[in-house]
Amino acid sequence: MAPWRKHEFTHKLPGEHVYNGILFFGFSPPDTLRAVRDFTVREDDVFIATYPKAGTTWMQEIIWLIMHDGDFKGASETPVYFRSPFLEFKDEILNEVGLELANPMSSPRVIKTHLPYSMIPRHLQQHSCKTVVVFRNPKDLCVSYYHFYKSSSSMGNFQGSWEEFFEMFMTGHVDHGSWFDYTKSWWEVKDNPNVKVTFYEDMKRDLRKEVVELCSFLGKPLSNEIIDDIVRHCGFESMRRNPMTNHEDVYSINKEISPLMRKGTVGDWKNYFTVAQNELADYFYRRHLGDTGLQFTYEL
Ligand code: PPS
Repeated sequence: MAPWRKHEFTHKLPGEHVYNGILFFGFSPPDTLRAVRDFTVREDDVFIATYPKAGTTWMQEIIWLIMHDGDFKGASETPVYFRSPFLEFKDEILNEVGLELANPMSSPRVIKTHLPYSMIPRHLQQHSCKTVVVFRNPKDLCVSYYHFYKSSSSMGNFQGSWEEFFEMFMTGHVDHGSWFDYTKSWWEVKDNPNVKVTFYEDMKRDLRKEVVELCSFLGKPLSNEIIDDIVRHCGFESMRRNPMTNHEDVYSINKEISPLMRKGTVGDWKNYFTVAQNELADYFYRRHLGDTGLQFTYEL
């Protein structure tokens, strides 16, 4: 065990397994991860690539609305996780099986994945459909993931301390593996014209600007009025109150412990990180991503 670590990791994710050297929860089983590689993409698909807790649901709602010309009625009738399938997810209780939802879905599909670049569908790596990557600074993301680990039975309702979770996150001992490896894998393809890298913090700073840029990247010119409506609809408070986006009916999330729409801010990490943890996080960042030129915003 590395000298800085104080905890043996005892927490087990339900059905956890290691695939391609990456830890996964049981809701991304090996057969699904294999099948994802053979998934056939369509020219007009849009993929949303995120590490968990980076602002995935936020981007799903925005892109679904852009691709469906601001169909707010449609968005009010079906939860976002059924409109925008999570490719490598398989939950028979919720009847949310990403591949089964995506395959028969009419175009344009908006598909979510938390997989690193090397594990996405082979066809997507060769195809010219669009992928929007959302990055979020790892400190806020780690805090968000900690709360999700505690509130979600799919994560095994983590009972350990913040300190232990911090160590798990830094070492990549969490569902979908190392944030550092994940981030590197997608940053390496940032110059592909079909990939657009966006940042949670930029969305917080100026959501309208981001929506306008997304419309242009996705080739969907929308009226100023629809863009304004999307920006309003996708504000944090609006999405928190909206049962179609806040995962209210998802059995695995205990909202009393923490709802999916928890805080939605930049800088919450300061309420959790000790000075030593902050220094360690910066050290890990320099070690893993220091030579990439990729920089994050940690406060607004
Ligand atoms: S998941 O389960 O991996 O798909 O989770 P994900 O959607 O990626 O991340 C959840 C965090 O995103 C925040 N969120 C938002 N922030 C600002 N504005 C809007 N509209 C918004 N929608 C979701 C959500 O609150 C979670 O972050 P934390 O920091 O926990 O609040």
